[in-house]
This record gives sequence, structure tokens and C-alpha cells, in this order.
Amino acid sequence: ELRYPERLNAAAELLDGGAPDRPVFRTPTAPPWTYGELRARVDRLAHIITGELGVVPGNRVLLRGPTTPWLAACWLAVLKAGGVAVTVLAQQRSHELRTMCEIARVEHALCDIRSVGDLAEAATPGLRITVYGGDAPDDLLNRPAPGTPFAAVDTAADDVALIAFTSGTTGRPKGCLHFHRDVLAIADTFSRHVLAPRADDVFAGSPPLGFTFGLGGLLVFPMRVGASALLLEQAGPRQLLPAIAEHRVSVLFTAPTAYRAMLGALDGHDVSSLRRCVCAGENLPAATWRAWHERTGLRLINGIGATELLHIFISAADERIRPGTTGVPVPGWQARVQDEDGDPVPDGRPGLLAVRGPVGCRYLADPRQREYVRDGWNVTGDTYVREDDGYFRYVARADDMIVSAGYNIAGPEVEEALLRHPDVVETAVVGRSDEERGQVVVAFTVLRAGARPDAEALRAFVKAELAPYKCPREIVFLDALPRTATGKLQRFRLRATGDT
Ligand code: 3SK
Repeated sequence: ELRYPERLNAAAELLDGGAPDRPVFRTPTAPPWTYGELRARVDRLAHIITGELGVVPGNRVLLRGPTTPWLAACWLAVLKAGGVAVTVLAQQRSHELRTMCEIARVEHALCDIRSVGDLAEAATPGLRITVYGGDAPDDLLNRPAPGTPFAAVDTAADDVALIAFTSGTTGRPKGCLHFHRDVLAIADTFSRHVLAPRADDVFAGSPPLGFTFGLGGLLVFPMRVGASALLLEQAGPRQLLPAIAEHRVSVLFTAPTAYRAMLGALDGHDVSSLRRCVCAGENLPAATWRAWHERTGLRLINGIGATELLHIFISAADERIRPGTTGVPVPGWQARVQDEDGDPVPDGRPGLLAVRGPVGCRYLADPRQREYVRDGWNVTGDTYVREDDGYFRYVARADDMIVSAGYNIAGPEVEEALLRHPDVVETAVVGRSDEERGQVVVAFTVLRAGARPDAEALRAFVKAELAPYKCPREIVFLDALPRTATGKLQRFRLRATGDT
């Protein structure tokens, strides 16, 4: 069981993680920041925000900008000053930002000058926006400040440190409250027991700091062990591959789609520095796991996480990995599969995934809390099977099950079959309403460049792999699949295509 002191400031703890002369943040263009430099910059920022800007403990401070060392420093300064960091994504547009400012009753915003346009448009009454990264004298980074250390505000371990928004793949955003102890708990569970990082590791990845997947992988996990992170403003597969070689990245965080894209572009890139490759955000098909293993010799670390629970709670590493499954509960977490009434279902049968552990879901003023937390279990909205050896296997998002002519069909199973075809790069399988069968299976598919779209050939391929009732009635070819700002597939948009 994790035990933290009653008084705890997560930023102060993380800033103490590394020796002053050790690197903490790297970028492609500038010399690395050391832990000593980061501490001095965070203290300067904390003096400015509590002094000139008037932030007091408990104030909610929105942070917005590309993934840079200054965004990370602002996040640490807000927490060190006892404020609550409200993290959003640089891609979110003004109407989304306005909703989030209203829900979180945000008082202040610290914003990269390059991302201020939408935020200024969204500004709710009384919101004070301060920009950083420009040349103006009122830029946050150019303001006068004492060069003295800033004493961390004496927060309680259970004080709120962070509000992270999730809208899932549809719907009104929900703000998830997380405590100072939660921030450390994700490092002391998933990172410590599954990743087992070292001080000489270099972390990198595609999820931005505004998404808790990235906040963990690029800030909390490396700083907890005195390691460093490469922060990339653009972190698609094209940028990641050369950066891995140049900065000798050893721990990589990204999603299955990016691993597939990197596989297609691996030639000529040196990825020999990698020792840990975390794959989460979406279901990892066994075919992708095997292809990455064949090409690199590395075993992808699959995981399921949620913004509600801050980070990953089921996973496995090294020889404990079983391709085609997500893994087992991370030490400190419990997981089970249950029915709609909350009763556990036997091993081998699909049901709703329910987990509990050191971090819990606390939606900010949202009645959907009652759906997510039932009898002390967090019900994530995923359908899973627990195998009789205790491994958890993903079936589908609970609302992604297709019911066609009385058959239950899991979209991801059909997707896995399609992905085994050499021409298929990406695919999403959804149910479309149908008068006769209730729903029919439709596959939206992206082919590799130069491949010829041939729906009948693909249907025949699936029929050879799966029971015929699972075969897509229709295959629609697209250039790209619709995704959220955090890279999750928006199935509801595909379902709506053609539904009348
Ligand atoms: O997949 C997610 O939504 C997620 C959220 C937070 C942390 C990690 C992950 C994978």
C-alpha cells in the first residue's frame, strides 16, 4: 500500500528528484535544462504568479501551449504555489476552451503566445490571461522577480493539484480532480513496477503534456527518478524516429497507430537506444505487437489508462507480457469484470471492466460520476474478459459492441482481422442501423499508399479469418480516420456516416 505524509506538495517532491547538474528537459534546438536550472526557473515563476499575478492557493490556473520546458515549468510552479493546474490541449478550439473554463471556474491562464488566439476568444469574464514565450516586456518570462528560492506551499496530500479534462470520444467534457498524492501515485505504481526507470533514461513520446498520458510519461515518471525527457512540439512518427536516434531515447510512449506508422518508416533509423516502449491510448492488436517485435526485437508494453484514473492501471512488462492481452493489474491496483448489476462475471466471459486503486475518479460537479464510480469500483466503460490465468483481454468499448441479427460482434476483433491484411494500415469497425438486422457491420479502412481498394477481396479475407456473421457488410475507404485531439478514434462520427 502506498503511504504519503499528510502534508505533501507533488511539485516540490518531483523537483527534488534529480541532482542539480543532471539534465531534466531536452529539446531538439537548445541545450538541455538541468534540474538546478529548472528549480531556479520554477521558483522565479512561482514568485511572479503569487506576487504580481495574485494567484492564491486553491486558484485554478489554466495552462495551454505546445509541449515545451516552459509549459512543464509553469505546471510545476502552479502546483508549488498551491494552485490547481487545469491542463488543456493546444489543439482545442475556443468553444471547447470556454466550456472547460466555465466548468473549472478558471481564474488565471498561463498561455504560450502561439496558442493564445483561441483562448482569448474563449475568455470567460474575469479570466486573467498571461502569455509566455514572446518578446514583450509583460511576457511572463520577462517580468522582474526575486532570485531567491520559493518555499513550496504546505499543501495537504489530499489537496487538489490538477484538473484534467476528458470528453471521451464524444460528449460534454468532464473535469477530473486529482490530488497531490495522485501525481506521485502514478509514478510509484505503473512507472516504478512496470517500467522500472533509471536515472540515465531518456523519455520521449507523442502524447502532449496537456493529456495525462503525456504528463506522466514526459514529466512525472522521469522526474520521480531523476531522469530526463525529450520534449517535442511536433511528435508524430516522422519526428519521433530521428529524435530517438539523436537523443538516445530509451523509454518511448505512444499509441498503436504511431507504432504502426513507425514500422512503415523504420528503414535507416537507429532505434537501438530504446529499452521500454509503452503502447496505450487504444487497443493494441496482437499483429502490431508481433510486427514491432520482429522488426526491433522489443516487446511493446501494452496498457490501459484513463484520465479519470490519471494513468495506466493494467499492464505488463518483459517476460510477463502476453501479446493479445493488456496484462494484469499494476501493483497497487485491483481489477475485475462485472455485469451491469455490479456482480462479478466468471473468467472467460465478457463484462464491464471495474478497477480500484490509489487514484479514483472524481468528476467536478458532473452527474456522470454515479455511472463511473459504482460501489467503490471505477467502471471504465470498456468490455473486457479476464482469462483464467488472470490476464485481462480487451474486447471493445462497452458502447462499441455491435448487435447484428442477434449476434454480439466486437468491432476490435474485426479490426484485428482486417489489420492482418498487408494493404490495411488503419481501420475502424462500427455498427450501422439496419431495419432488418438491427445493425450491420461497416469497416472504415485506410489502405497503404499505392494499394488498390478492393472491398470484395477484403471481405473474402475477413471471411477466411472469422465467422462469416462478423464480416463487414460494407467497406468504406478513407484517407484518414477521424480522431480526437488526444488521438482517440471518434467512432460516433463514423457511425453517423450514412445513418439516416
Ligand atoms: O488511454 C488513455 O485515455 C490514457 C489516459 C491517461 C493516461 C494514460 C492513458 C493511456
